[in-house]
Amino acid sequence: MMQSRSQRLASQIFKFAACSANFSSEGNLHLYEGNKLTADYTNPRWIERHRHMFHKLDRDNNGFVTLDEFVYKASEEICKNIEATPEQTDAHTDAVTNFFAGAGMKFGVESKWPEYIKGWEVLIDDELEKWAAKEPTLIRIWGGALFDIIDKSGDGAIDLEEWEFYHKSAGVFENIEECAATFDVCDANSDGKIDVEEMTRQHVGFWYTADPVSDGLYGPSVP
Ligand SMILES: [Ca+2]
Ligand SMILES: [Ca+2]
Repeated sequence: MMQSRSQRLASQIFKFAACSANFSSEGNLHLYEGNKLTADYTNPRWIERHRHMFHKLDRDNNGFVTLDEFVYKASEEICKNIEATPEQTDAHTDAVTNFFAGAGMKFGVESKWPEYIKGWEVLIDDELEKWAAKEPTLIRIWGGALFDIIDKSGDGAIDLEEWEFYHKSAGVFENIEECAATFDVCDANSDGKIDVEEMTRQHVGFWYTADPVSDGLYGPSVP
């Protein structure tokens, strides 16, 4: 049966609305947000993962971490090594600062392990609520800033070469097999490239909810 002109128009408008409902203000698809995710803060794997990172981030090994140490690592070490532009570095520094501020950290204030891990719980509760409501999360904003730096070719996808350069710059590991393995974990839909949706989702799974499909995101040295 032939559709009338107004029916065709209505159908086109409906398709457009259905499409744009999935787009954020930046114009990116939000594939994974909107799901209600839960975190278990008694999960030993989740605790060990964060404890490992706490010790790694405690650069001077005095049993405390500070926001200053995190921002130094993110901006001075990683952004310099990966040759981020000053604008990219500023955006990344803001994102990291806001992220850890969400976990209760402040410049010049030392956090011991119990406060540090409690801060993560507060942060995650808030983030998972926003995630379920499709509101902007701090991890997504950080992911976007980092993605922009890693994606040297600017094609909106991270390939294995760009992923390796990032890992070398961040001092995670230089071993190509390990990079390929973590690439596969992050490439959730296995199409050979990482998009910002996948990167954010796998980091939510790794750091927030200890989702088994995110295991191995940081290679064999991080639990
Ligand atoms: Ca790219
Ligand atoms: Ca992919």
